[in-house]
Amino acid sequence: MTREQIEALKAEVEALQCKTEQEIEEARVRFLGKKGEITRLFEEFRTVDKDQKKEFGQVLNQLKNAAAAKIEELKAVAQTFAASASASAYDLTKPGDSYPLGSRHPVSIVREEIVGIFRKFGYDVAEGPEVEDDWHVFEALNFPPEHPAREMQDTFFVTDNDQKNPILLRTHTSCVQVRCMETMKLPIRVVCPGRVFRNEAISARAHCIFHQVEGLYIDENVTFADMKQAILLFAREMFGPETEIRMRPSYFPFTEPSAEVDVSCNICHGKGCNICKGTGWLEILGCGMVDPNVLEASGIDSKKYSGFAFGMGVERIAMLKWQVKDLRNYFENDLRFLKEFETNI
Ligand code: 2NL
Repeated sequence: MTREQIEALKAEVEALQCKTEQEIEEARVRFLGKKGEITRLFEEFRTVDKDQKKEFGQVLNQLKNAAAAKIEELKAVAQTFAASASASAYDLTKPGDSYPLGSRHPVSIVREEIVGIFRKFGYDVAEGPEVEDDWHVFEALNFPPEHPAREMQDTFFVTDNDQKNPILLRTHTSCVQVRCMETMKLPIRVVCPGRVFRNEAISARAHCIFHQVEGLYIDENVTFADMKQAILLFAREMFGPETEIRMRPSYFPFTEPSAEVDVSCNICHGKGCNICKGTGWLEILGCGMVDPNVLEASGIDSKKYSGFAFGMGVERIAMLKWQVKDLRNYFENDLRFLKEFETNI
C-alpha cells in the first residue's frame, strides 16, 4: 500500500454521486463491505512496517470515517429527495373529480313524454306568447262576455280589463291553437305545451303557474270516434298497454260536445286504492269537438271542417305517475325533491 493509493481512494469517495438507495448500497459494499477496498487496506495494514504503522493507521482511519460519513450523507439526500418527490408528484392514473350533474325536472320529463307520443302520431308542436290578448285567450274561444274566467279574480291582467281587447297572462294554451288555426294550412294536427297563469291561492292542489299540453286536430269529417281512438292510443302509450279509458260528459265554452277522460288506475288495476280514491279511475284530461263558433272565429269553414281538441295539466299527470301528493314540490326546487328524478334523465 502507498500513500498515493489511499489519497486516490479518498478522492474517489469524496466525488461519489449516487442517486438511488441501491447505488448507495453498491458504493458502501465497494468501499466498506467485507471485501471492500478500504477493508482490504486494513488487512494489508498488518504487513506495514512498524515505523510506518502510526502514519498509515491515521490516514486509513480518516479514509474509513470519510467514506462512512459520505455514505450517510448520500443516504440522507436520497431520502429527502424521495419524500419530496412523492409529495409533489401528480398521479396521472387517478380518475378525475366528476362534477355533480343536474337532473331533468319532473314537469319537463312528463311534458316531453306527452309531446313525444303525439309527435309519433304525426302531430306538429307549436308554442306561443305567455302574454296574450283577450281575443286569443277568450273571445276566439267562445267565452261569453260575462264568463267568470274573464274576471280579475281568475285572470292576471297586464292592462285594464275594461278596455277593448286587454292584454293578460294566458290562462290556458288554447290561445296558441287559435294562432295555429289563423295561420296554418289545413288539415291541422298540433300539440301546444306551455306555461299558464291563474289568479289562484297557492295550495297543495292549485298553483298560480302551471303547465298544460293541449292538442288540436282539424280536417274534413273528423268525428268524436276519431277523438276517442286518439285519446285511447295516447293513454296506452303513456300509462301502459292494458290501460282503459272512460268518458264522462262535461262542459267547456270552446267544445261541443265535451268530455272528461279517466284512465283505469294503474296502481290497483280497478280494485280501488287511495290514489284513485277507491273508484278504480283517474281523471287525466278534458276534450271535445271544436265548437263551430271557434272554427269560424279563426276563419275556418265549419260546414266543411270539423275537429277535436283536448287539454291536460302536466303537473297532474306527473303527480299520478310518481304519486306526488303536494303540487308545491314542483315549484320550490328543493334539491331533495329534484334529486329523486336523477335516474329519469
Ligand atoms: C282541460 C281541458 C281542453 C281544449 C282544452 C281547445 C282548443 C281549441 C279549440 C277547442 Cl283552439 N278546444 N282546447 C278543449 C277541451 C278541453 O282542456 O281540462 N285542460 C287542463
